[in-house]
Amino acid sequence: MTNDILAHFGIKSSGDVIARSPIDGAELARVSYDSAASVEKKIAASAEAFKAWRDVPAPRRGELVRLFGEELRANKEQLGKLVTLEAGKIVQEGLGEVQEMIDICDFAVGLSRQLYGLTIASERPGHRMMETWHPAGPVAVISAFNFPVAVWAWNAALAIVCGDSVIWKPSEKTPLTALATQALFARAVKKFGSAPANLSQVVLGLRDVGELLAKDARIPVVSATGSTRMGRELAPVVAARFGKSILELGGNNAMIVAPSAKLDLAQRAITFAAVGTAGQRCTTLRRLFVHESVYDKLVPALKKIYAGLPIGNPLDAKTLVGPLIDEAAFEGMERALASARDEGGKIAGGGRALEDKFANGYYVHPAIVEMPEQSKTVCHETFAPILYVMKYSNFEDALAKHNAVPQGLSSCVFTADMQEAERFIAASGSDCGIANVNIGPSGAEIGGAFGGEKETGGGRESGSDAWKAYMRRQTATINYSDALPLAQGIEFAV
Ligand code: UN1
Repeated sequence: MTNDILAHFGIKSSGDVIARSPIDGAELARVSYDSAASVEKKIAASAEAFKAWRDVPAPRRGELVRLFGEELRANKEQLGKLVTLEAGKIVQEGLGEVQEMIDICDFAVGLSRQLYGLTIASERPGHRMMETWHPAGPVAVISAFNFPVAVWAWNAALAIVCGDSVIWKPSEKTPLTALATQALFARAVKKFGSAPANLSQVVLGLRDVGELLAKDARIPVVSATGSTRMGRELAPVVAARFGKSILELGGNNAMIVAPSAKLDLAQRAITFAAVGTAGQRCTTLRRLFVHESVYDKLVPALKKIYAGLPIGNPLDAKTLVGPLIDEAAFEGMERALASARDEGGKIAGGGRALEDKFANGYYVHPAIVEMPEQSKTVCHETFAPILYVMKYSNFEDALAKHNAVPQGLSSCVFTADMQEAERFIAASGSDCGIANVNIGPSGAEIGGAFGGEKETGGGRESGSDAWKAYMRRQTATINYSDALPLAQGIEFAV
C-alpha cells in the first residue's frame, strides 16, 4: 500500500535518510536532506518567486489556492492515509487533517478578495491617509510531526493569497507527507498556468536547516510550530535580524468540570481530547479539574472508558488510539509517569501495549493520574496520553490553578451555570488563546485565530485576521491640495 500511495504522489524513494512508520518501525521510503548550499539556492529562488508573485492581483492568487483545494479534495483519501502511515494517526484523524487543509484553502480563497486596509482621517486639509497591506516576502514554515500537513496549510494558504512565497521545513519525522503535499501544489500550479517557479518549496533536514531559515534576512516571516524549547532557541535568532516569528509552541490544556456539567458529554469530550492522536496534539487535554461533588462519578467512569479503548494499528477503522511517534516519546511518557508517582500520583493505565505484535511500534495504554495537587510534573507538557486529574471544591481556586502553568494554548469548562461559563471566558478568566464552554480543548475550527499566550509563544495562525502577520503594513498619505501643511501644525518657513 505504501508504494502505491508514494507512486500516486510521484515520490521516488532515493537518498540516504530512512523515513519510518511509527506503526511498526518499517521503512516507508528514503529521502535526502538539503545541504547548506541547496538551502541557500532555495532561499534565493524563493526571493525571486516573491518578486513576481507580489504583483499578481490577490483574487488571481486566490485562484491558485482554489485549484490547490481541488487537488486536496480529489486526493483526500490518499493523503490522509499517508498521514496515518507516517505520523501514526488513526484514519479518521488523517482524513480530518486533510479536511482542515481544504477548509483553510476555502477560507483563503474568500480572503483573497478581502485583503482590506483602512482610510484614516487626516489632520491636514486636502490630504488622504490610508493603510495598505502589502505582501511581506518569502515565508518560512517550520512544522511539527503531529500535524504534518494541516499546520503548513494554515500558513501557506494565507501566505500565497497574501502574495508571499513559501519555504517549508517539515519535521524530520514526516518528510513524505510534505513531499506529497508539495506534489499536489505543483499540480495546482500547472493548472493555474502562470505562477512563478519555486513559489512553494520544501527543504528537508534537521535543526541546522531550520537555523539557516531563521538566520536569513531575506525571510521576513518565520512561522514555527513545535516545542517551547525549539521556540526559545529560534525566536532570538529571528529577532536578532528583526524578522517576525509566528510561534505556536507547547500547550498544557485543561478542563474544569463543574457540578452542573452534563457528565455524558464531558466524558466524551475528555476522551477525545486526552487520548485522540495518542495525546500528541498541542491542544491535547492534559489537566482535568473535577468538582468534588461529581468526582466519584466521573473519574471511575473515565477509567472504565480508558480500560476498553481500542489501541492498535491506526489503519484499522476500529482503532481509536494509535502509536506514539517513536521510542523517545514512549520514554518521555514513562519518565513523566515515574515522577508523577513520586509526587503522590495514583496511576491507572500507562505502560507499553502490543509489544508482541509491534516490536518497533510504541503503543501505550493512555494513563489517568489522580494527583493530590498541581505538582511540577503536571505543569510540564509531556507529548503523550497522560491525563492528570485534580479535585476542586471552589470554582475560583480551580480557575487560579488552571492558569498557574507556564503554557497558555487551549482551555475549557463544562458547566450549565451561566455565571461560571461567562467567568471562564472573561478578562480575568482563562488566560489561554482558546477558551471553550462545553467543548473539549482540541479540534478547533480553522475560522478562528489559532494560538496561545505565555510559553505557547503568542502567535496566531489560521482564521480571523491572522493573515495580517503575512503582510507588511504601509501607511500612505496623499496630498491633493496646492499647499504643504505640516502635521502637528508646525510652521517651517522656507
Ligand atoms: C497542533 O496540534 O499543532 O485544534 C494543531 C486542534 C487542531 C489543530 C492542532 N485543529 O486540535
